Amino acid sequence: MNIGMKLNSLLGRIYSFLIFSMTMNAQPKGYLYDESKVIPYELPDPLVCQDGTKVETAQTWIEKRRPEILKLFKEEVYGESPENKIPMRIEIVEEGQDALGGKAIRNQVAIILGESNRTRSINLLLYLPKVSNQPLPAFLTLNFQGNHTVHSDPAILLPNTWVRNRNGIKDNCAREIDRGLAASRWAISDMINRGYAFATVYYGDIDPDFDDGFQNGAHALFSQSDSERRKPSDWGSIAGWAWGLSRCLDYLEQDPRIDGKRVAVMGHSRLGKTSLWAGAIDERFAMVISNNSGCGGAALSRRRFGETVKRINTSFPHWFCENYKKYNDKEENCPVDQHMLIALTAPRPVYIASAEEDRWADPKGEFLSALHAEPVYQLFGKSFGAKKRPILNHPVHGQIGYHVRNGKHDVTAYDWNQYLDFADQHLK
Ligand code: GTR
Repeated sequence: MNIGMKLNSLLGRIYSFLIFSMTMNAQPKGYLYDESKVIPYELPDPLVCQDGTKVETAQTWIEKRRPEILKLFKEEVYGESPENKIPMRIEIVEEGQDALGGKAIRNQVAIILGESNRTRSINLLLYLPKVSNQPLPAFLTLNFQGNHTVHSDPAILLPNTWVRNRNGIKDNCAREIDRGLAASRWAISDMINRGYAFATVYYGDIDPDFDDGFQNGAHALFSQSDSERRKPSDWGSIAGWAWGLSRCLDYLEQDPRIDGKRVAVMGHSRLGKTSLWAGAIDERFAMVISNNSGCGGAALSRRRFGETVKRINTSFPHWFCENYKKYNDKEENCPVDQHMLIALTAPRPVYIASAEEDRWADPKGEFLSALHAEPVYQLFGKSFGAKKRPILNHPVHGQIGYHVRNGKHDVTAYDWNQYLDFADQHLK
């Protein structure tokens, strides 16, 4: 490596560290955090079709309004994912019969997508409780830093792609020292004890989380010739990760130990945005859980509280489709807002979780989205159960679940206790 290249790589590392530390936990300055300053806004009505028809039955919702809203989200927000199937091959890479102190079976499965010189391997880590002969309900999740960070289990394989290390710096290889780093975010033992399988994939296996012009990852499996430019409604990275979750579900459906009809998709933060989108485009997901997903996830964009559309499109130009940038500082022009994303899960159970100190993600806006999605659930005779914002640490578990816990932007044991109770209610 010459000096220029070394300098470039060093600057790249410093830049990614700065972006990471500025955005992971912080409440950046210069944004709105004062509820009294929220400018009144009007939300698009999920129950009024584009031609003015009022949706009064579940059937009209399913046949007319839902497809309309889904199309708008595809064209204007997350982008359209390819619908053509690509070849998929499964390799069981590793199996442990006595994992987690003997109470679980561990599998590491490579889901190999694509063909010839265009392939991608998604490495799924799976723990199954030993207790049952019946197909199990499961939680499917994406993780931020590699499967080896979700538990200290020494048998978990390290990813062989880029990762973010414990300082948030983008690194070309995963490191042993980071094993178990994010274990506090994953209540794996509790899931196993309560009879759920746990499946996780490192999101970088599916698609990189940096602006690479969509040259690597999921998009590259489909890309056309170089001369064909991307369209403004083509899929961004969130849609890429969501597409990968569907491929994981393809695998889980084939695994006789799992009940493919009882798989909950869960994600935190940008991966909470992803789980909501995955649940919207793939109705096979039986339950959707969004943990602190904020802007572009559960939070209403029109409130402009904390992170805004312009800010997210600037910091992360690759997350959404190009069209979404039209709504930078013009949220009111967008034909959808995020309550309609939650409504796309109806009538399936959906859980929205907020953290009190995570003002960047607008906890109140996350709650309001759930509330304004409820009329769609009511078409199916289902309800939320909250009329106003519940107080701290008082979860509401209707067909829509919600809580705001004390503390920061994170996933905690408290969050998982709620998700497990909610899953017991709906998936058992
Ligand atoms: C932040 C971003 C949020 C949230 C978060 C995360 O930087 O502004 O939208 O997604 O990252 O994923 O941790």
